[in-house]
Amino acid sequence: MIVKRFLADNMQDAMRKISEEMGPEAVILEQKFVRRKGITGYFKKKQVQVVAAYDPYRPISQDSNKENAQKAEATPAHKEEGTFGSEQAKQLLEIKELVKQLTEKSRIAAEAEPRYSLEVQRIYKSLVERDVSEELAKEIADKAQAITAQKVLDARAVARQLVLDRLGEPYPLKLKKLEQNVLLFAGSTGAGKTTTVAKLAGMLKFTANLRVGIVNTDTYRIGAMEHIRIFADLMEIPLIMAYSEEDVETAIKTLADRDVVLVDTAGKSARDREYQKELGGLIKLTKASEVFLVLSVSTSKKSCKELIENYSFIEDYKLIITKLDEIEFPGNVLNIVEYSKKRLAYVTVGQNVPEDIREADTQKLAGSIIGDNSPH
Ligand SMILES: Nc1nc2c(ncn2[C@@H]2O[C@H](COP(=O)(O)OP(=O)(O)O)[C@@H](O)[C@H]2O)c(=O)[nH]1
Ligand SMILES: [Mg+2]
Repeated sequence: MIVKRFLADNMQDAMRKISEEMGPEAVILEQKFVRRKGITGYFKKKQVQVVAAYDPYRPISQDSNKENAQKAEATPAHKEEGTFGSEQAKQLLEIKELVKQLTEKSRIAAEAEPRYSLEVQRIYKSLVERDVSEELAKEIADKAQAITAQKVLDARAVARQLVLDRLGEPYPLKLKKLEQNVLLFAGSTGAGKTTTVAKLAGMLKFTANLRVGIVNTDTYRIGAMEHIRIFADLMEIPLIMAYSEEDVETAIKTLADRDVVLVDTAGKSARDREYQKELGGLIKLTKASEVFLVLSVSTSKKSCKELIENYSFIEDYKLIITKLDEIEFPGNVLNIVEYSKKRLAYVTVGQNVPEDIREADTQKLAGSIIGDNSPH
């Protein structure tokens, strides 16, 4: 907002000067009649002093152009000097209201399009290019801008820290000793549940030296059953097919000697109420100590949002993001964490069982979202 005082012989002249200097969008904040300076001023006519303002960032609209021109014309050229008529007082009030509106408008405009430094502009653009939602990228850029405006800091380092904060603390699996730990895997068809169950079962058996078992409740497709059977046989891990609720209960009991039991499920549409009931029932029945939502990183932002909403009936779950090897930059991981407000447990990075699974490394993820290191 630029504010300036104008002196003229009459209001018409003042309006002309203001219009020439500030353009048609200028508004009048105050007007009064003043004597000229010096002794001779007493013998001369009073001058009009007008305080006007304009917002250099406000786009010029056709309508307000016309409106202002009309207002300028309507301004009486010869007013009684020294006094403020009720018409003028009214005008002043109107003008003050206009200025208030203008200030509010420019505040909203500034919020919608913050004037980022070059470095923050680059960060914003790069986040969006790396698949972070525009909304989230803007929030991060806004914060990075605010912080770097206050303190001399490297904007990229600030943005990296902001991404890291948003990714949250990773959740490495915490197993209870002397207890059977049941882990249940949910997610849509093709997300990578079965492959992930096999990978994690292998990791727990071969790396953590735990006694592991698998229960498969996805008995709808023969192909899916053969899929998990091959992995279980190869890794010599006991596998039980459960065709009914009773089967599930029996399977969990049969695997009582195992430290960890991984339960694979079928992925139907989570919008389906029947499926929600089934899955909710399965979580209770198995007394699952952990539920994992398995989600492919290449799922579109919109589908991720919908999917997460549809799984919100599960009170608490952790995230496993699959197929990181299929994308260039993992910006979508940040969206998924943000939409779900859940913690990241594992990421998978290929089709090899059991090796292509990793504990979620948020430092590394933040680095590749900001662009400091490669995603794999
Ligand atoms: N590239 C890649 N493919 C994967 C990964 N995880 C699973 N897949 C593949 O995704 C497809 C579906 O996996 P599957 O485990 O059957 O999914 P489910 O329907 O959720 O059980 C299979 O072809 C898997 O090999 C991964 O991390 N990277
Ligand atoms: Mg499956």
